[in-house]
Amino acid sequence: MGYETLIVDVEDHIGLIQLNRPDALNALNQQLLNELAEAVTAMGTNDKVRVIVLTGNEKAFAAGADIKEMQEQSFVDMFNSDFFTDQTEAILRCRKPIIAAVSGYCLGGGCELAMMCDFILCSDTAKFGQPEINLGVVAGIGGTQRLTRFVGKSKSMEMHLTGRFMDAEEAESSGLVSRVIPAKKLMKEVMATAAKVAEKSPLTAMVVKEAVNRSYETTLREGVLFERRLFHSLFASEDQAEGMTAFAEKRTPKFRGK
Ligand code: DAK
Repeated sequence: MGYETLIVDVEDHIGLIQLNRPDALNALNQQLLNELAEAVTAMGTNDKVRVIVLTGNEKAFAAGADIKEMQEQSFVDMFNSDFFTDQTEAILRCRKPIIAAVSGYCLGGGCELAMMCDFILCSDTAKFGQPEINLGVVAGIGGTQRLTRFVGKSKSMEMHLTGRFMDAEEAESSGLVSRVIPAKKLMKEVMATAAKVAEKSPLTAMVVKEAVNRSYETTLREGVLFERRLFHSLFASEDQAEGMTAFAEKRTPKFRGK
């Protein structure tokens, strides 16, 4: 499938998706989100892909939803089309790990998209923000909910109410991103991190994703029980046998996702 707003590549079990509307700072329009949903869905069922990397360019991961496209929409338009719901749900349905590699602006819907990924690695030039209030609207694909879970109520509230941007250092210290990397080395380090994930059991990686995400949806007691049952169930897999045998034999395991 050819894409107009994405550059897509699959190599060494890593699916790389680059948002590609550089003239609009990768603003998320319908076409881009449709293509992104399609690319993520395709990688989700492609056996060659074990982990997905989602990135933008040096200036912007994405500067938000496309304001020019939204400008003329009415409530009825938004409601009838259930704006962006299908696309974002397709991304959230992906069971494989998705790493967001962020440089430059990561604002509004762009920040929300990064937060939908499983973890965020960013460059020292990254700027995060939820500036929707400057446009007379509020975040619409999870910003008020996910940012609050990442950084806590006070900082999230301040970000949403003032629209101010957060730099990479603050994003790391407040738990929004897992690591900050010098801009020139970002993609090399992200691909090395993705390679580490790709060499693990793809079955177990999906289980990890499901277990960690469950912590947002349930009580501690139920979450721990869910984790324990997943742990038990992995003893039905070939990858568990391979991982433990390889350890005992002092060799590198070869996981097949079985
Ligand atoms: N939309 C459309 N075009 C954008 C854009 C955006 N979000 N951000 C930048 N651009 C375009 C600019 O218009 C400009 O285009 P030309 O004038 O060259 O044609 C080009 O990208 C370069 O931008 P600038 O000239 O402004 O570049 P600067 O370096 O001077 O400034 C900036 C960079 C990021 C500070 C500035 O561009 C900016 O403030 N951009 C807007 C940021 C923003 O407000 N983002 C939030 C958008 S609202 C929902 C789902 C999602 C959402 C809501 C609801 N539902 C499901 C209900 C999400 C809403 C949003 O994200």
